[in-house]
Parts: sequence; C-alpha cells; structure tokens
Amino acid sequence: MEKKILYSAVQPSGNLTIGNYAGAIRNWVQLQNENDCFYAIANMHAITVRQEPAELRRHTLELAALYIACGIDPEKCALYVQSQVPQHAELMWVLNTITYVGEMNRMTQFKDKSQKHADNINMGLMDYPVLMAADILLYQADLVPVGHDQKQHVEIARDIAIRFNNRYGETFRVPEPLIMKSGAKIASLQEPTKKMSKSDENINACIYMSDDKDTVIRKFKRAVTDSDNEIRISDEKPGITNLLTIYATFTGKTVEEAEKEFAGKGYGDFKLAVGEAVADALAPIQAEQKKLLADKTYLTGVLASGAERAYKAARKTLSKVYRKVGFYQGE
Ligand code: AQP
Repeated sequence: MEKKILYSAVQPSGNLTIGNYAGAIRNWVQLQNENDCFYAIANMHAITVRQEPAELRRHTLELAALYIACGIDPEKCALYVQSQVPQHAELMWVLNTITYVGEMNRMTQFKDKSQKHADNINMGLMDYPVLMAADILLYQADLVPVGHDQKQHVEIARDIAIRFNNRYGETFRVPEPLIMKSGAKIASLQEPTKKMSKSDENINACIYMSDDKDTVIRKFKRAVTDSDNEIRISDEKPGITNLLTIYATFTGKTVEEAEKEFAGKGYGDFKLAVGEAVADALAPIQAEQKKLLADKTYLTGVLASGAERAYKAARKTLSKVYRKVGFYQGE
C-alpha cells in the first residue's frame, strides 16, 4: 500500500503543555512508522503574537529536542523549522489571492486571539490559516493530525485546495484532518470549559511538559472540579471529565476504564493519582530532552537535514503552482 503523506506542526510560542502532547505530538510518534511525515516547528506562526526574539530561538531548539525526546525519529521523518523552508511564505502569498477576508474574519481562533491580543490585531494573525494551508498543501499532505481546536483550519485548507484546483487545474491533494479519539481536547485545569493553552497567563491552568513532579501534583490538587464528589464522565462535570481524559491519555487506558477505576473514590485520591500518572510519564521525556539540548551539534544537524528534505518536496509543489498561475520561471 502506498504511504500516506502527513503534515503537522506546533508553534514554539512558549512552554508546551500536555494538551499539545496529547492532541498532537503523542500521535505523531505512532504515525511516523506507516507514513511519510513532515513535522515542523512553526516559528512563522508563532510571531503572529509578540515573541521575545531570544526566547523564540530558545523555544525553537527546545521544541526540536522535545519532539525527539517524545519519540519522533528524525531518520523516519522530516523534522524541521518552518522559516528554513522559504516556500511556506511563497505559497502563502499565492493562496492569499484566492482567500476571502470574510472567511478569515469568521475563524474562531482569530476571534479568540483578537480578543486576547486587542492591542496587536496584525495581518499575520488574520492570515494564520492561509499560512497553515500553505504548510499543508506544499507537501501534498493526505492527513493532518491535529487536536480538535485546529479542525476548522484544516477545513479551510481543504476549501482553498479545492478552489485552487477548480481555478487552475488539478494541483493540490485535498487533505483530511486526523483527530484521535482520546486526548484531542485537553481543557484548562482552572476553567475546564476552555482549552488548555500554552499562552494562558494563569500557570496553574496548564501542566507544562517541563513541570517537575511536585508542581504537577500541586496543580492537579488545585484543579477546579465541582462539589458533588462523583467521579464520572459528564457534560455537567467538565473538570472531572477532563481529569479522567488526562489520566486515560497518560496511562493508555480508555476513559471508561478510568471512570470504573475511580468509581466511589474521593476527589483527593483521584487528583493525586492523575498527578502521579502524568509526572511519571513526563520524567523520562524531560531527562531525554535535557540530554539532547546539551548536544547542539546533533540538533543543528537534524534540523538542517530535515529542512533539506522538506525543501526538496516543497520546491516541487511551488514550481507547479507558479506554472499554473502563470509566473515566469526562466527557461
Ligand atoms: N488543549 C489541547 N488539547 C488537545 N490538543 C491541543 N493542541 C493545542 N492545545 C490542545 C494541539 O497542539 C497542536 C499544536 O498547537 P499550536 O502550538 O500550533 O497552537 P495552538 O493550537 O494554538 O496551541 P496552544 O497551546 O493554544 O498555543 P498558543 O497558546 O500559542 O496559541 C495542534 O495540533 C493543536 O490542535
């Protein structure tokens, strides 16, 4: 069977949360064995909100090390930094010309981020989904493994691909989102109806991939739940449902199994068990990331060869696009 092409990315816009891990990176590891995968560090997306340059550079390398520490094998896939492959920006420009302002205005993330960063509603923030469409379409991706929050952006990438193909002739493969059953939606520990987000100002709302055991356990102890003391999955119990989801994600059990395991137990014991399961899963990842970060030569080499591999694939698609739209490309 022919291998599928997969594209996915995470922004180096802060310390990663267990939401990014559960919704994205964890799944990439299994997927790399049967597919042709492009896994990027989306630093061009990250600057749509203000970043401290030195921090952005640091977060970029930390994220590369984290990908590998989580089990991404740079021999099996292209692991690279988005800005090192110029075709992302070049294709975005072309796609901008077939995307409507009204469509971008309606995007949930744009609306959320505009509220959150009211003093910096820049063109890039609005154009974020077009850059993401370019990311995906450049590699002719079949599948885009994402968390639930990014589904709308993959859908707009599909619309843009179909529109381009209709206008200029068959050019892009139309991608599908790949949303896993478990862990696709990890909520904030403080406001469990909102998603856990690495840019949340309340550090108690998130478990960061870098949190030590004491911190993890303390944050889970403080997690917002409710007062009825019943551990079960329910829309009326978003806090408890979220903790059950997290526990299931980090132990490899189903949420139903988790629910059974804690039936009749108290919230205190339950929160402690969730904290321990998460901290125990994070410890070896953190140790491996630290080891990798100490070897900058290795990391730089991995990113350079990843960029080269991505560049080759991206150049092919961009050249086809330029031909279709009538751009002069020399002889
Ligand atoms: N809470 C979450 N639950 C499940 N999946 C999640 N993802 C993010 N948060 C959750 C998935 O992580 C991948 C990378 O996300 P991103 O860094 O590109 O941007 P994001 O979705 O905007 O993530 P954050 O953490 O909320 O970042 P900031 O705060 O910088 O905007 C995606 O696959 C996403 O679905």
